[in-house]
Amino acid sequence: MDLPDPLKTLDGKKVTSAEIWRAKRRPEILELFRKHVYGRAPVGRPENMKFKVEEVAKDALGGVATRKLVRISFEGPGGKGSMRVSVYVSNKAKGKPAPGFLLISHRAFGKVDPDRKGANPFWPAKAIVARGYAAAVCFAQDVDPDKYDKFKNGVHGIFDKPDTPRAPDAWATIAAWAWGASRAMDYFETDTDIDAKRIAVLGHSRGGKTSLWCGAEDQRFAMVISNNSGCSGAALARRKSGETVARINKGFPHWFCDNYSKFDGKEEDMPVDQHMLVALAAPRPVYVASASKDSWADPLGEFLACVHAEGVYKLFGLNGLGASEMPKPESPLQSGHIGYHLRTGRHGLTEYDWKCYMDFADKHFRKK
Ligand code: GTR
Repeated sequence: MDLPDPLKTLDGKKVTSAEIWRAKRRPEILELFRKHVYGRAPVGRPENMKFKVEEVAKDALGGVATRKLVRISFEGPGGKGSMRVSVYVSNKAKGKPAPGFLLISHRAFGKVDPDRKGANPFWPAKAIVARGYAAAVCFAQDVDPDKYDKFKNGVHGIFDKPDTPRAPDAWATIAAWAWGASRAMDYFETDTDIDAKRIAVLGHSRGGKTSLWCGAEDQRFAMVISNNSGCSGAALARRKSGETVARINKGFPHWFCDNYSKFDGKEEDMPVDQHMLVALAAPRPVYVASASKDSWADPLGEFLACVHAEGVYKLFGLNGLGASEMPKPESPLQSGHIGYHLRTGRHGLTEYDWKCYMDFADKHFRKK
């Protein structure tokens, strides 16, 4: 498999230092992903954005945490919208800002609400808080619905120029969700219970594709985690194993920009591959996880993307993954700045996955 080299610029020069990576190659790769895969967001932080803490429960999670329900509202030429973020912080924190996790949830609000709906391995807020982290979740579908609606609803309808044809690299739904997670970061920067400089952005599956893209674009996130993200997430497209570019564009035409479908069945023509998306996290720690029965997401392709991202970390004098062979299940690789594990079982975000992410965060966020 012939992969594009993250360490060679478009004009064919070798990237020999972290400075050249930052100044030239990183922007080039970001631009390639914008143009050909996820599309370009027309707006960053909207000027008129507002945060409103709509609810504070001091006895959340059986009394151990305070939960804030925050509404982030924004307005554009096409109307108004808002996104909810639910944040749990430990009642033991006593005003000390906590590092934390932001889960990009594509599940409905009511399904990710441990106080009202009970505990759930997808969102183990209580375990996260018990480990000393703030546990925040934002709701992707508040930002943009997960269906092909010709980009009429959600933030596309709000921020795209009205009555103007969409460009082939206009943002699609994954870019919109990533944009939403960045707005949650804008909020964290104002919340004194949260240490916004130590936040890991995390998502599962379509959310994992989103967390990688969000972390690539928004370097305020100190760690990037993708759980079972598969095709157009962490898995190398050129392997064409499991879900392919053609399959994903057919099944989910709203996730990517129009240009992406040029690569249906032609993965080898792509100017990028997904190891370069993983590498865009550098020098921040990044973590990719697979599940043994999740062949649709191509676990080996997810692992190999980490292997091939390693050179970029080395430029920074950091250890990357430190392995070239796929580890056995339940044998996480966490010694460097790229983490990886294979979990036994099916596609899903489980307690085991979360335990690994918290172990990895302990290593990087709690360094003396
Ligand atoms: C599947 C899709 C995958 C993955 C998954 C999910 O149907 O083919 O790319 O994102 O959905 O999000 O659970």
